[in-house]
Amino acid sequence: MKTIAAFVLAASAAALSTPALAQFAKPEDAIKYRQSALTVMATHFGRLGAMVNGRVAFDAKAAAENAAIVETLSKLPWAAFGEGTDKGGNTKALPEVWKEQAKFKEASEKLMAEVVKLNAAAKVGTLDSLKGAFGNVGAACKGCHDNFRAK
Ligand code: ASC
Repeated sequence: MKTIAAFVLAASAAALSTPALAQFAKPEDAIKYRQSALTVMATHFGRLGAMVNGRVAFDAKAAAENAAIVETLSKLPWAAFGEGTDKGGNTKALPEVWKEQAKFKEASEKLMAEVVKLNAAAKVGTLDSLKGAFGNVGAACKGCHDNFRAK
């Protein structure tokens, strides 16, 4: 029993310390993964945008559902920007992602922090509460794209 517990502990420690790329068989897989997460996130963020911009009627329940999905997805792309994933697929990521890693990390953390606020704002259940938080998330998307993504 003790041996099994020790083995499980050692295995989970190894998994946690494994570099991000090791979770992907090849760079293309990491690139596809991060693009997929960002695409699905943008889809759900866009549904909030449609309400904010008045293209569709505000629906508090749908807003809360979409914001919760955006929050979950906002955590995913970053582990897929590991060393060696600057090439190998159809990526728009600029070399700055790897040259300025601290700045890139800061930009990803800014997004995640704004998305937490978006999710809280969506739970309030009014269009007004959603609007400000939506704008701040959009600015965080743009800030990162301006510095780290090719046009
Ligand atoms: C979106 C989306 C982005 C951001 C960005 C904000 O809805 O898909 O990438 O907002 O355009 O400037």
